[in-house]
This record gives sequence, C-alpha cells and structure tokens, in this order.
Amino acid sequence: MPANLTPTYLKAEQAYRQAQSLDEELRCLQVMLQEIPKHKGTDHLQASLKAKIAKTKKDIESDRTSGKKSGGLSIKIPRQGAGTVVILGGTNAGKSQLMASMTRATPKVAPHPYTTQLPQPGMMPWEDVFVQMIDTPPITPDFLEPSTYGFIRGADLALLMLDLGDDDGVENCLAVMERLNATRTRLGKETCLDEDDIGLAFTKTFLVANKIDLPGAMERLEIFHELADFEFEEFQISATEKIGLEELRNAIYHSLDVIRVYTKLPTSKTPDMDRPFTLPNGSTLLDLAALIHKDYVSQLKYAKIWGSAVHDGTPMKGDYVLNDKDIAEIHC
Ligand SMILES: Nc1nc2c(ncn2[C@@H]2O[C@H](COP(=O)(O)OP(=O)(O)OP(=O)(O)O)[C@@H](O)[C@H]2O)c(=O)[nH]1
Ligand SMILES: [Mg+2]
Repeated sequence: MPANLTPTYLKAEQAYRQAQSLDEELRCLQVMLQEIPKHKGTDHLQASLKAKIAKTKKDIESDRTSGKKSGGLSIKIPRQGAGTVVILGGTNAGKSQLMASMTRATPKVAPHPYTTQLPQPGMMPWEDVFVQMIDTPPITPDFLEPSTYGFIRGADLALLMLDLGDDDGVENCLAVMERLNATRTRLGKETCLDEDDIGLAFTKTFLVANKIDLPGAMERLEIFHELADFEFEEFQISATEKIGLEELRNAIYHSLDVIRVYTKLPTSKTPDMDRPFTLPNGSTLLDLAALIHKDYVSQLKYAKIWGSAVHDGTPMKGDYVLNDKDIAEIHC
C-alpha cells in the first residue's frame, strides 16, 4: 500500500469496506480516486480503482434496469460502540457461547449444529466503553449465509473460532478459511484492500482456539498448527469456563486502535465522564467536533484541553491531535 495516502483517502477506504449499498460503494471509490496521489507508484492502484468504479456503475445500472433496489444487504446491523468485531467459525465452535460470555446478549447455545441462523449483535464492555460483537451463523463447505460477507468486510476485527473439543473441529476451521479464500472477502493478519484488485478485502483476524478445558484440546491445536497456513494472532480460551477471556477482551479493544475523549460544557464544572467519545488514534479536535455535531466543524474556535500532553485547560486549535483520556471543552 503506498505510504503517502491522505487521511481523506483512508477514511473513504474504510467507508468503502463498510458500505452497505452499491451507491455508497461508488461514492467512496470516487473519493478514493480523487484523493489518490497521482504518480508512478500508485499506477496499479489507480487502474484498479478505475476498473472497480466502472464495474460498480455497471452493477448499479443493471440493478436499476432489472428493477432491483441497488445493492443493499438483506440483514443490516448498524455499527455501534468503539468498533465492531465479527465472530466466525464452523458449527458448534462456541461462537454463541463466546458472545454470551463476553456481552449481556443471550444467544441460543446448543450442542447440535446450525443453532444460530441469523447474525445477532451484542455489546462487549471494556473499561468505560463498549465494543460491538456480531455472532454469525456457521460457515461450512455447504453453507455461508450471504450477509456474513458484509459483516466481515464491515468489521474492524474478525474472531475465527477453532473448536478444540471435537476431532472435526480442526477440519471445520480449515474449511472456513478455505471457503473464504475462494471469495473476495478474506481473513488476514491486517485489515486492507488488495492494491491490485480493490474489490478484494482482508479483515484483520484473531484465531480463537476454544474449549481448552476439554481433553485432547492441546493435541488438536498442535494438529491445526501443522495443517493451517495462517499468521493470525492466537488466543486459547474456554468460553464456558471463562479461561483466557480477559486477555482476549483486552486484545480486542487494543486492536481497534481508538482513543477515548471526554467532553465538558463550558457552563459545567465537571466533565461528562460516563460517556466518552471514541475516535481512531491520531484523530484531531476537528474530528471530535465533527462527531459531536456537523455544524461544530465550521464553528469550532478552540477547545480547552485537560490531558497527558498539555497543561490543564490549555486552549488548542482544531488540528490538535487528541490523546487517550483527554477532556475537551469546546468553544464555538
Ligand atoms: N466444554 C466446553 N464446551 C463449550 C465451550 N464453548 C462452547 N461449548 C459448547 O459447545 C456447544 C456449541 O456451542 P455454541 O456456542 O452453540 O456454538 P456455535 O459456534 O454458536 O454453533 P452454531 O450456532 O451451530 O454455529 C454447546 O454445547 C456449548 O455449551 C467451551 O469453552 N468448553
Ligand atoms: Mg451459534
């Protein structure tokens, strides 16, 4: 990926990955093409973007002529919280049990296959923020609920679950990877779009080896390591016995690479410490203003900041790069 892509390009790229309709995809691709630095090093990427734009326009047109409403996925779950994590795996891997153990959601958990038939969201607490988790129906060689592609593309992180409690678990997990590798929505070490083929999206993935409380679990994990070609960060857990869950919870939050910012009204003595805003690491005061209200972007004069990088109450301009746990008092 060329190093000198602008923040606007990167934002559009993220929005493209999370787009829920062809029209939205097209808008993002057009911004990406407009924003991409035009030099030899980006020739491939420019060509790929142009090809993708042409194809998306064609798809929109053919949807229109066939009377279909453009694009939309059948099942939508709006993004919420500090980030979105999708739980994937073969049947019985413990996806729903993990969801139940990490959030307040109460999905159906059962020893028989294909228990989960529709994706379901839940919110995982981490300190004073929440991360959205989406439990999905199983992926098998014969079954992949179409909406799952959108959830993988739209997620900041995927958890690929390996069932260490059953001899079929290893094969089932390998089958999930193979199944996705045959599509344009794939699991990767990092989240990115393929430079030569913009339609090919990778989502950062953790391997979550579950049911380590059961006999034979470690032997199965060893077999998996021998057979699987993967570079994902790995976590060993028991979702029912709650082993390894705190380590996983922390890693999930930190993988999102976000910061928390608290706000304070000029008229109030104390900041609102209950509901921080979460923003991508590196965000500025202007980004925060945009998140609070779109009118704030043009109206922002300065904000007084309390935080680790400045003296308490220092007035800072819109380009100030925020730090985790900053308190901002916005003046328009
Ligand atoms: N011993 C043990 N059993 C577990 C663990 N996690 C899940 N299970 C059991 O495994 C079975 C399947 O769990 P689910 O959470 O329903 O699995 P799933 O991946 O959601 O399955 P589908 O919805 O069918 O795809 C249930 O009987 C769970 O109680 C674990 O860590 N240890
Ligand atoms: Mg389930």
